[in-house]
Amino acid sequence: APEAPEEKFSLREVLDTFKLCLSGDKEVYVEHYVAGWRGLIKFLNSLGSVFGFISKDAVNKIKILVTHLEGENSSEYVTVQSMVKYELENELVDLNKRGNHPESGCRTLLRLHRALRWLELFLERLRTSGEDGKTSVMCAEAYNESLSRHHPWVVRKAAGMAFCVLPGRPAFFEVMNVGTPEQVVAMLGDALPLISEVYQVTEELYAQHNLLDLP
Ligand code: 1PZ
Repeated sequence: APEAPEEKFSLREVLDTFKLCLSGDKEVYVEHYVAGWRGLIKFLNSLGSVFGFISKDAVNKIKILVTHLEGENSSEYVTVQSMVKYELENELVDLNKRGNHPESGCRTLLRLHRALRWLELFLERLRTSGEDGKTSVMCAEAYNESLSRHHPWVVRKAAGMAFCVLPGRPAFFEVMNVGTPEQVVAMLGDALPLISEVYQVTEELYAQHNLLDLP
């Protein structure tokens, strides 16, 4: 029998996931954060295998967080706030140099948190770009303003090469599968404040606890 046609994937649903991340009192749910990243990675994979080295690292990070989410202390990992409190109180984080806790929730989520800033900057450029905007340039600029400072030279080099093969703006919008360019721009306008808020809340929490430079 023919398989049921698979639901076509839309970036709208992915970005909507970030809506679910914040609780009423501004706590960030790890489960929805991870779900958001899963969707982004699916999208990244649909852009081609050159991005494999990026999605592989992100998938690893997600796996680590899922292990915490489903582990015996899962109740401590419901929100980023509870995770930070639990891991710090129980000395489960390597604070100054790499040590016994290379897979702490705190350091793992920090890597995705930094990438979320890249995403915010990139999507904002995409949203405000003109028809002939170059996605590779938008992507590189966003990267240079955020994530790149946390990456060694080789990674920056590889990332730069990957950006060059990003599809142009029309094809990129097409893959997002949101609708007309106007609809894409409107959707980005709705989604960006949410992503930005999730980023800000996490950033402030990490800053309060001096966790922004975890090794
Ligand atoms: C649409 C184009 C996608 C461009 C994505 C831009 C980000 C480039 C990031 C390149 C990272 C590649 C390899 C891994 C690096 C790791 O060393 C670091 C630090 O982790 P550590 O070594 O300390 O454990 N990992 C990261 O910085 C996490 C990067 C996650 C990137 C996810 C991008 C998802 C893109 C979604 C696209 C819509």
